Amino acid sequence: MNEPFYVTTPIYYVNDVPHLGHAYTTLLADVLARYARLQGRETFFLTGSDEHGQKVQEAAARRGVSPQTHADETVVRFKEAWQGLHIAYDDFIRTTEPRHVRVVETVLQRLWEQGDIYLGQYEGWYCVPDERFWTEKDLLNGACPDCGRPVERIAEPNYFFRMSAYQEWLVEYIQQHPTFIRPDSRRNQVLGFLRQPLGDLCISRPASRLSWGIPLPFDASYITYVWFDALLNYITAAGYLTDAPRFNRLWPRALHLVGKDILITHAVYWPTMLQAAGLPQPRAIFAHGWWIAGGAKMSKSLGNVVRPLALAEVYGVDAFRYFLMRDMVLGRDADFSEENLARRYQADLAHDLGNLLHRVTSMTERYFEGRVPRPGELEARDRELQERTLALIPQVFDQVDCLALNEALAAVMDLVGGVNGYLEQSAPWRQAKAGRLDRVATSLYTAAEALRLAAILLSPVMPERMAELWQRLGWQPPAALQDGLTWGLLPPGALVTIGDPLFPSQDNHTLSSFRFGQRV
Ligand code: ME8
Repeated sequence: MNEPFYVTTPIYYVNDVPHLGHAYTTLLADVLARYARLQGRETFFLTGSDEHGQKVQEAAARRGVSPQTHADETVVRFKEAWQGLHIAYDDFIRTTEPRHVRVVETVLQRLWEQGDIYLGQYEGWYCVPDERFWTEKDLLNGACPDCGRPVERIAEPNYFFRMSAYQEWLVEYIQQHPTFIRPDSRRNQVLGFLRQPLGDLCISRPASRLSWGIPLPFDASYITYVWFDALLNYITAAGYLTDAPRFNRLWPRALHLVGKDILITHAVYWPTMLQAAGLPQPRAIFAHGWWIAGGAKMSKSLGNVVRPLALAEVYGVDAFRYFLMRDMVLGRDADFSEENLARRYQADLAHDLGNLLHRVTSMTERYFEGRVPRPGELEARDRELQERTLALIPQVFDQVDCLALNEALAAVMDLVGGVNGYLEQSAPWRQAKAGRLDRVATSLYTAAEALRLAAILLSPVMPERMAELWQRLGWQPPAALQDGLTWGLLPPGALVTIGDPLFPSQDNHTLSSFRFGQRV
């Protein structure tokens, strides 16, 4: 369990404005990284930006600035969005950084020298917005099968990576490593794709047409194809060429989170590139589904994007994070609706969790002058709650490990509901009337401990609100949060705070002014 944890997101096209889809993958990585840290594992969370290629070159030209200046200016949008969503990445890689350019050049040179790259004739279709080459049979109604936009016919000499030479190896590797591509539906999709002969991969563009990119080290009149460049970011940041011990430790543990739109590039191009370069494979590639809005995949060109920061402003960053993690069954598509977000907010956060905290702190105020009471002897009902809470800890980590985050969160919220039920049954108010203050103390302490531990399990998703919750309960978390995962750490005598609701009720809240179809 204490193996290092290395998680990556796709590096997003720097030109785009971050929307809910980008935010989702990045939040997922953030949450997984926080769970790994909570287990005391060495954790490395990487995100970044994909900055080369025709789209950036064209956008810069339209603005009359250099592509580098354009990228420098637009990358800020991603960094700001991640900061606003409390995303704590360990590294943000930009493909224009010298550390990355050096890795791309080194790998290209190696493949060239060993004969895995050759000069051939490229003839086919190219989708400029997606920066993807397509064969005739890939096209859908004559357009890009991915985004539906028109493709350009291209015929020119170009360099190719001998990807076909690795097809057999790849099929065998996927068969022997059942968790390499996840979930199973995506694994089957890739195996299906590999039943057709795999062509070689065109990895260059003539510099005369595309100058914004990394020149091939063995022929500067060509620029590296943006996908070949971009995929290598994952090894650059792990320390390939700069820190061998770290690279050897982290790289084989890598988990790539991607959307299903870029499954083939990650599950076919990338493993064959690594194999050719004599490098180990990452641990797993996980392709999640799409957030759909108004019946279609959210994307800027369709104009149905959801602005994550606008929603976070209305509901609070943590509630927004909770909703996204709670409502997508990993691997499937999820329909985004603000009504669902509002409903979850009200039921799970304002009602169950917020009310529980309020009950515990206000009864502590009423019966013990606001100080955490010392518990007495535990009775069967108290012990049951204690045992249930402690059993949940390994269960949640297992569920997170299987990327079943929605189930993990459902289980913690179930416990929160259980603590509410426990208070109903223990009825400290009745015990107080009967003068049994020792029982009141035990019930309140037991409920508070269960809530404190539930909050630790929720803290990777809602770091800020859960820190506030502990403070209200009178608990100061230790420097290493995992040390807080045992029973009985609430110090009797500590002062609780009632304060404003942790999640203010949104009962009268009219849905925020955000609308689908609004362009950002
Ligand atoms: O493809 N639902 O970058 P990109 C869920 N630069 N996730 C979504 C989504 C949606 N509606 N829309 C986007 C690229 N995403 C390349 C990657 S990696 C070496 C190079 C997320 O800016 C999802 O993770 O188009 C998807 O795979 C990614 O954004 C695509 O980001």
